[in-house]
Amino acid sequence: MQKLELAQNKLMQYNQEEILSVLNSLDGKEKEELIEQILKIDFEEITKLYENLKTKEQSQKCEIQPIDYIDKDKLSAGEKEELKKIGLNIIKQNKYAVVTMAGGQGTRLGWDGPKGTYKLANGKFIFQILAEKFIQFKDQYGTYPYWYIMTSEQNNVQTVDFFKSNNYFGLDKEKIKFFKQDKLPVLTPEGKMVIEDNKIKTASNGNGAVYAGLIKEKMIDDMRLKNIEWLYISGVDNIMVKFIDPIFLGLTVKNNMQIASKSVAKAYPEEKVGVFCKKNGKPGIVEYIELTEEMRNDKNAEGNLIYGDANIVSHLLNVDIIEKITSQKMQYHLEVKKGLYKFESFVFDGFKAMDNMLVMRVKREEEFAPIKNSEGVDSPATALEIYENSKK
Ligand code: UD2
Repeated sequence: MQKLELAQNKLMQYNQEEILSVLNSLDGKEKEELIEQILKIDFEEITKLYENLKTKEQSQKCEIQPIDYIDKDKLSAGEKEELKKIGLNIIKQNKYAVVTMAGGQGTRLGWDGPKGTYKLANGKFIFQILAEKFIQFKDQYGTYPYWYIMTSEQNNVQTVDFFKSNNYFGLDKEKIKFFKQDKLPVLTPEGKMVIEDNKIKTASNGNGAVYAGLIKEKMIDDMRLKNIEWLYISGVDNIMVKFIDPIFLGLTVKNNMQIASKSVAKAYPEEKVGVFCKKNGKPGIVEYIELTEEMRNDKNAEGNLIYGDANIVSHLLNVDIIEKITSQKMQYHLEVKKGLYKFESFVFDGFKAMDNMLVMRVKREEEFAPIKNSEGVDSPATALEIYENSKK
């Protein structure tokens, strides 16, 4: 059967009439490209995600409990020294890599390029500040980890070109690898796909795509070849991220954990951060958009928030469990953006693949200065202030 007929049948089967009429109105290259795109889209998956919304299957109630954490600040100097040795030993053997998730759209920042290309008032780009952390580690220890950067369909070319034109900020370009995450069509509230520039409009499918992306783009194969055992997966938008952290690695290894994550004490109940917890007995995070009023404000006898450990998107995973995570279905969360339905998976939903995880609470002023909004909280100005203060 002709590709055109296959594409037309798919559109009819999934009631995407508007796309069908556009397809039939096109010719030449534009028609070919739309046919190719239609044949690549998993209509079954996106339709199921939409149908699930109706059955509310996704938000099936789960039992939520607090999860323990280790406060880094309470470790003795001797303990820190011992843990640092364990971690440094692994990092210096190049068995450790950094994965930066940079496929988000950064809409709230109002910057139309990739977020890492945003230049702060001190004249430095976000990617430049991250790159300098590798240089600092190299100056101290003579080596530095591989850097894997996840981009999206929309920002991949711009991101790769940005590193090239900035000469990789002095890093060895062989030690930086880019890989693209997957994407999904956006839908109208009625479940219809949207045409934009004669293509079906798609969007990044959430940072939970990092697992499948690492596998599909052969990054895990690359890591196996390099004997990399540990991945520090973090976001692009936290300029205080400490993604080369021997003490954290040492603590994780010493506690025989395969997943660990860093938290900071939540600043106030309404803070827009996910909070660590156990869901049906498994480690996880409840995202801020899904926190109930009760969970947000629940306090213990001492008056501290019961769910007071905020997620700072700093996750340490043993490579062995990436496949284990992808062997389980990723949960999708609905986000309504500009009146359209966007389906996103969250990186921390993968944690339920393990029975337990280590949460290490760190100091906010040392490791968390997110850049989310153009002004106000979590803005370039607030992040830069924390960053400059840390240098004093
Ligand atoms: C993230 C955390 C949230 C909270 C907050 C703290 C997730 C899902 N949520 O919220 O719990 O603690 O940060 O700052 O992690 N990204 C991609 N691809 C995508 C979507 C996002 O790479 O498709 C990256 C994005 O570039 C950023 C990170 O994931 O580096 C988190 O961004 P976000 O906008 O998804 O999550 P946010 O900031 O609302």
